[in-house]
Amino acid sequence: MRAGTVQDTIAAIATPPGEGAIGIVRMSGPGAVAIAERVVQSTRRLSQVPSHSLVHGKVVDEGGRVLDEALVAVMRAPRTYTGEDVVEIHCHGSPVVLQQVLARLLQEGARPAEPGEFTKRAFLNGKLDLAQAEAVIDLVRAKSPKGAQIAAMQLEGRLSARVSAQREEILDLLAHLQAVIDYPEEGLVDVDPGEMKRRLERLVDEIDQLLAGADAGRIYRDGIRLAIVGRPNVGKSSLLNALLGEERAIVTPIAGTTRDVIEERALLGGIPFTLADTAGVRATDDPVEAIGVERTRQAVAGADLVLIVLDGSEALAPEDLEVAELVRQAGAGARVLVAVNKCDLPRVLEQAAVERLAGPWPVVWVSAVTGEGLARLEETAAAQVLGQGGAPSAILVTRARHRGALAAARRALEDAGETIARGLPLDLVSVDLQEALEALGQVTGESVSEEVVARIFAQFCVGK
Ligand SMILES: Nc1nc2c(ncn2[C@@H]2O[C@H](COP(=O)(O)OP(=O)(O)OP(=O)(O)O)[C@@H](O)[C@H]2O)c(=O)[nH]1
Ligand SMILES: [Mg+2]
Repeated sequence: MRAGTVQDTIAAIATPPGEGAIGIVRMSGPGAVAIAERVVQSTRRLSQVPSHSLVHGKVVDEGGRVLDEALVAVMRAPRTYTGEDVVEIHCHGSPVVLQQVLARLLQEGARPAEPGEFTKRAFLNGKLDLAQAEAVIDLVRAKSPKGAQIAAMQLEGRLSARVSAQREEILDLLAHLQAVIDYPEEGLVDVDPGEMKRRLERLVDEIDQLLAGADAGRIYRDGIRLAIVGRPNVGKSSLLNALLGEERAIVTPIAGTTRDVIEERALLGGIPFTLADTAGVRATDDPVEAIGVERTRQAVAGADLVLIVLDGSEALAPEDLEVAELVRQAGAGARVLVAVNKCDLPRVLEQAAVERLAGPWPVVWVSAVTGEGLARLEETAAAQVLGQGGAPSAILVTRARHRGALAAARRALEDAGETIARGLPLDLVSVDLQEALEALGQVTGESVSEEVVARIFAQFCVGK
């Protein structure tokens, strides 16, 4: 989906709200330079300076009163982010001034940009494909260095290049088939079913490689919700604090200290986690504590990973088994690991009892007080969510949209292989290949509806 020319000029404040050293108002469209010239007084006329110039000037209101001193970047089409004329006015970072400058641009004929409209124009003008535009959002929103790195690679076009190469290969196959279908009598070109099948299998293998990294990609992008659960006083809040490296949750020797779910973000093993410390699980008459326990149940149900905490300095209690049962029931899909805490104290809890409770779940012995075993706990949690072998280093697919399109392409390629194997007419193979081509085109944006494009850019912030 690539539309024709855009006529109007859009403007928005591009820097985050609040005070800062610098604030930028950005404008894009055919009128950008002319509008800026009416708003900025400078010794060099903006319409006369070469592209990619930085001009010092004063932003003035309609009465000639100075609003701010600014540096104005003038960038002419097509070598700009949007592919259109772009002007950026770098003001002092005052929210009031930025609003006034923006209002001036609107007064002179620009219109307020919609969320993501600059990047949408970049896409429509062919400066970026859809996967790259999505990478811009992911980069802005990245929650971990690894997430930012994956987005940067996608922005660079690594995923797009791979998918485009696959589309080329399919187009080549289609052209070959078409020649055979169109000129059957000439016998000049022929289809070697074995060769064709091999090429299709290679494509399916490549897509499988991309799909294999999709779980890890999603985790680095979206992060993981970890619920910390256990009976009262085993040290859940202490573990949360130890993992965060700060005294976030209240810790006391009194059972039932935590009444509500406390959530904090942390990077563990390079993965963005949202850690939820929960109220200890036990039968209780206290209505406040009972509500807390119910919230714990919900936290488990909403978690990607559940950490059951046991107290190594005490024998296994019936409540420990209840907690395990609650996790089995509520978090059916979630992955689980067990931490035996307080290993700095003399050990009372028996290994065998722990193993019976844990079954297939990995067990790590830790101490929230001394920090022993915490590194292993982080590693184990990361391994639980990333699966064996840790994070693959190749191109990572991060979005459900991409994963769905790749899976559809894979199915169509397999269908094509089967059609060949069964000796069916070549037209049918051609239909399957068209479908695969179409599916791959959804990743880069060659074959997506206007609706999908609108939905993607609506996730952006204004000014991006
Ligand atoms: N020796 C030792 N004491 C610990 C350790 N972890 C926690 N404690 C102590 O155990 C007590 C309970 O700790 P909390 O972190 O409040 O336990 P909790 O599981 O959050 O308890 P509730 O919020 O009541 O469910 C406190 O006195 C902590 O100091 C540990 O690793 N070693
Ligand atoms: Mg607590």
